[in-house]
Amino acid sequence: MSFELPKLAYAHDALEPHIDARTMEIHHGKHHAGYTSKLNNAIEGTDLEGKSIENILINLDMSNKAVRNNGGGFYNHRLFWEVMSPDGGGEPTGELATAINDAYGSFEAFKDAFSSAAGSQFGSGWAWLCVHEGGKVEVCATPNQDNPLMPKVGCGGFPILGIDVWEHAYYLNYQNRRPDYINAFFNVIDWTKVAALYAQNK
Ligand code: MN3
Repeated sequence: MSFELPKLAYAHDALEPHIDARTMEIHHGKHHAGYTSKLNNAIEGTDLEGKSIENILINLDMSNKAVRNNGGGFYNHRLFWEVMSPDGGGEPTGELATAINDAYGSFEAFKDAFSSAAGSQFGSGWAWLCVHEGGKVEVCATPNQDNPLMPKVGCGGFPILGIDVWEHAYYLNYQNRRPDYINAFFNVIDWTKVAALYAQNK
């Protein structure tokens, strides 16, 4: 059994004007598809074949660059598509809102921390909102296709929200204006989905 490129739950143009259709088409159909097929090639015939992606990443040998880069790429993009929606935006409610307020004081302060982590990640990478056992949330960032499930990336817990800050995620529409892209991302965050991931993994 091999990993399959997940289908998007919305059309390529559904997140416009915040994320443009052409970027979505290339990002999902080329970049994510590429990570998926390279991951399959990397694990074929090894003892990783047949394991869940979470299991592979949590127990990853970080010197295995093919699985680190492509397994990370497969997992990270799958989460990224899931936490966005054309009906997104606004603010979380319920226990996730409480956890964010407990950690950052307010939604605005959390937004500043998340945007700062995403904006200051040098070069390619991701910013995350993670939940630790017990329900505490934390913002962090990782380079390249690393993610918080991997060992010793300096960023722990289970990722419940992630933003891709590789240039391929925004350059067609925003060129070098990464902060504008990060700000626009907040208009498409599906807080219902993020809250569900929080509830499942706290
Ligand atoms: Mn990407």
